[in-house]
Amino acid sequence: MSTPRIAEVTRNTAETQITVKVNLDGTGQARLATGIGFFDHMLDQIARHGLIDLDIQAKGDLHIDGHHTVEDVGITLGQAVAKAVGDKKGIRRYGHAYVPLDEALSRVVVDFSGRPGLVMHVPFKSGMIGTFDSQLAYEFFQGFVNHAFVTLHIDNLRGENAHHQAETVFKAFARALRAALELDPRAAGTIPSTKGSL
Ligand SMILES: [Mn+2]
Repeated sequence: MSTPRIAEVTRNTAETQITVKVNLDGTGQARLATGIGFFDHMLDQIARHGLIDLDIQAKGDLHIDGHHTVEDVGITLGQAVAKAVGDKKGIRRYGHAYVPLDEALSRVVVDFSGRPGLVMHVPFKSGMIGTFDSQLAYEFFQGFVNHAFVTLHIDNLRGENAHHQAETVFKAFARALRAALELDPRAAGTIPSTKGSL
């Protein structure tokens, strides 16, 4: 590959200060500090199973709750992925994955369409997972989708344990991203759209 697919984005607001570094062609190395343990555990899944090197340092207003931090990490990660993927030449564009974990099973489908869109059906069986409010998973993915300009369909098909439900969602997201971002040697240098741009 000629151009390294890396990016760094810093986003500072009155609520959060976040720096995200990504390498889309990494080995799954992660350096994560969001102040929310379970959220770090989920971001680690994106790195490991997406083979994306991820450095996320976030300081947010956790004295209120995790909302701004989780949403803004989604936004900043989306911006970093969009920057790293560039003009999308040669990528496969679509990716999907099913991931199980014991009783839980999730499916994630992604399209680097250039249009933000999220459909998410995850009936979490518990509100809190550690100090992570499971409602914030939606906020994370909405932030990501809006700034990575992707279409994302997330379905938790079954699951009884909220930790398992979330983990299958994030692992399937990682695998779907990896598939979509992979360079297709048969389509090297071409943009995967009849429109000629994405
Ligand atoms: Mn786990």
